[in-house]
Amino acid sequence: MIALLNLLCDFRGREFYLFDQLRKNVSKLVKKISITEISPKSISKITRELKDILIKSEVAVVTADAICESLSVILLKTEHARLSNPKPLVLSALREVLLDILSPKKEIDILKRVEEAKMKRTPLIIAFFGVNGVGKTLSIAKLGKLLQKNGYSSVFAAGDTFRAGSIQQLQQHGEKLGIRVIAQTYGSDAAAVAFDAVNHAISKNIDVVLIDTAGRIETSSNLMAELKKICKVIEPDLKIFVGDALTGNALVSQVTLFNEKIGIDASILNKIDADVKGGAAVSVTHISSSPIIFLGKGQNYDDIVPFSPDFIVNNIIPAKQLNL
Ligand SMILES: Nc1nc2c(ncn2[C@@H]2O[C@H](COP(=O)(O)OP(=O)(O)O)[C@@H](O)[C@H]2O)c(=O)[nH]1
Ligand SMILES: [Mg+2]
Repeated sequence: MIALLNLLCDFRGREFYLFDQLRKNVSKLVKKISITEISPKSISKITRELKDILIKSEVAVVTADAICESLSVILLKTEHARLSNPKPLVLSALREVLLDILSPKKEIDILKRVEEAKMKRTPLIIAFFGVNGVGKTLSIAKLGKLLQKNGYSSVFAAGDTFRAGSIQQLQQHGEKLGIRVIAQTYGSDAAAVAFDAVNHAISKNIDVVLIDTAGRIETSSNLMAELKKICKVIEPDLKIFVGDALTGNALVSQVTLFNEKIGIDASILNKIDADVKGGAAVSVTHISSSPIIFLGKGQNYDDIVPFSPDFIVNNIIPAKQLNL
């Protein structure tokens, strides 16, 4: 099952991978490593080149440093005297390091949280935050469908009362999925819309409230005040940061800022289907202290996969590459 998740297929059924640039450059680097380079003296040459590759693929500098540092620790510990081919060794060491960097320190299981809230006869309240265009609204629709498939009901709150068309956009998703959308007019108080949605869920025994919010620019103090107010009025059980993998390094400052201003429990990283670099996917878990819970990999409702470190690592270093 995991193997199936890890490989994607194009329309002709051929397998292909995400993060083209990062994967190809890592593979090139490893292919040219010779036995003489696996010595304390020359390991630093490998990690220097690796750092360059990682940074070019928009892995954050602190994350690239952490990866290179751990890699050199592992390589220095290994006994190489009788090694004729160092390449599989370097690749499996790098896989180990990446898996460790990508493994969240705490995990969040949304379906488990929904079930726990249901037992307490209270809806689970989830609010989504992030700048415009990162896929907040579509993520809400995808999660609504995922919850449906697992037998849970949800209601959407049209809390982006700022951007033209945003309320209709959520309403269209709601209609297609058969999910109720609680909305007011543009310019109305987003916290009041969220409040209505929570009351609706309580009175109709709905399992989950999914709250959309406005994006604008993350530096807007008005926006942050609006988002803080939603949090104060509604006290969401989960505050989810939504990011766009194509944003690259800027994503790191976005997640840091949202975390500082409103406190983030978890992230969703979208558009990994279009990301040849892969840096954001590698950095976000390392940089923010909270886990990535889902990856968005397309524009259809089913294009959402639970985050797993293996999924990312297998796209950077495919298992079959270990037989170099
Ligand atoms: N390729 C791709 N496009 C996505 C993904 N998630 C969202 N989008 C597209 O990104 C655009 C903005 O999405 P939207 O949900 O409106 O973003 P919002 O402004 O944060 O609410 C839309 O055209 C979506 O279809 C994804 O995972 N992959
Ligand atoms: Mg939106």
